[in-house]
Amino acid sequence: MTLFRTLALGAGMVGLLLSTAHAEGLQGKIIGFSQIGSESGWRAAETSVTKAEAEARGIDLKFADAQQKQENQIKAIRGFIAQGVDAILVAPVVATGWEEVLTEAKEAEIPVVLLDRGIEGPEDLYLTSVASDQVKEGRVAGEWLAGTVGEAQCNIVELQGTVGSSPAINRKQGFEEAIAGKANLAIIRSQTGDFTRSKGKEVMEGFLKAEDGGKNICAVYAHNDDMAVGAIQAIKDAGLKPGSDILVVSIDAVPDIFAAMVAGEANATVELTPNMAGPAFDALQAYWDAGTEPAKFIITESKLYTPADDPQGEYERRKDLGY
Ligand code: GZL
Repeated sequence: MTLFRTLALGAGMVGLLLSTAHAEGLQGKIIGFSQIGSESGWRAAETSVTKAEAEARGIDLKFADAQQKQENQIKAIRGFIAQGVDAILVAPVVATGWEEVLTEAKEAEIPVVLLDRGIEGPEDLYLTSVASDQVKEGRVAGEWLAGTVGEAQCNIVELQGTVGSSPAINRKQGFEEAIAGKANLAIIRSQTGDFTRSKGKEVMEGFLKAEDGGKNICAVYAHNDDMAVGAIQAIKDAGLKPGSDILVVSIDAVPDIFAAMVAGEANATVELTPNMAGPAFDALQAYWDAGTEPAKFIITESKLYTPADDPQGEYERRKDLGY
């Protein structure tokens, strides 16, 4: 066989292999997913969307629910490393304490992708992070409230997310930036509701009792819709009207906040897509197929919704997504 034909055959084989690899994509890849838990409707939707995205790509997803505990996440990640998985997804419950275990993943040459929350520490510990701009979410919420109340005095109570989590830190920062310099807007009480409905209700009950039965409260800013839904119940139990006596602004855009808007009990939410896994899997495929280094931060959209934005339709569009 002439040299030319040998080279042509070889090139053809390489092309075939590459195209097969590309066609295969992530088929058969084993990917570990350390999920925080199921503290909110949004978290549940993220889990169901991630599983659906993995199935659609033929990925063997190893799912670990940490029940909100960082030590369980660290254990799960070590288990994935021992299994020799191809990649690891992590939704980090808090922002600190990841260097040691992510260094072990790096030394095992297993790419890590962060989902929906960030971490402190060297950025080379993860291939990419898929998350919203959480400071912007807080800013959008604060700007909506400032625009709604105008010059009127508005005492705000804040339900913070999980202590030490990047969304709780960033959403607080963004909201405070938006109301800075506005003398009529003040956060008078702020406490964590840990992103759950039950804790959000409990903390709001305390705020109402401490503030003359709620007469001194103009608005509640909740770092997620689940805590807002809990707060709405507490406001109603106190004999006040959520959405009018006390304005309700939060983040996630889960179906139940749209149901509350339809009932006139909620005023604004900032959308957070539950599909962080799709962009994560796309980045891994480009990395494996073509050695493409993804952007270190893949930022998802944040859109404001109010009762002017067809809340019934938004409820219908989201109600079957696993929230
Ligand atoms: C934010 C995400 C938050 C959601 C909550 O990116 O981590 O965690 O806003 C969830 O609903 O508990």
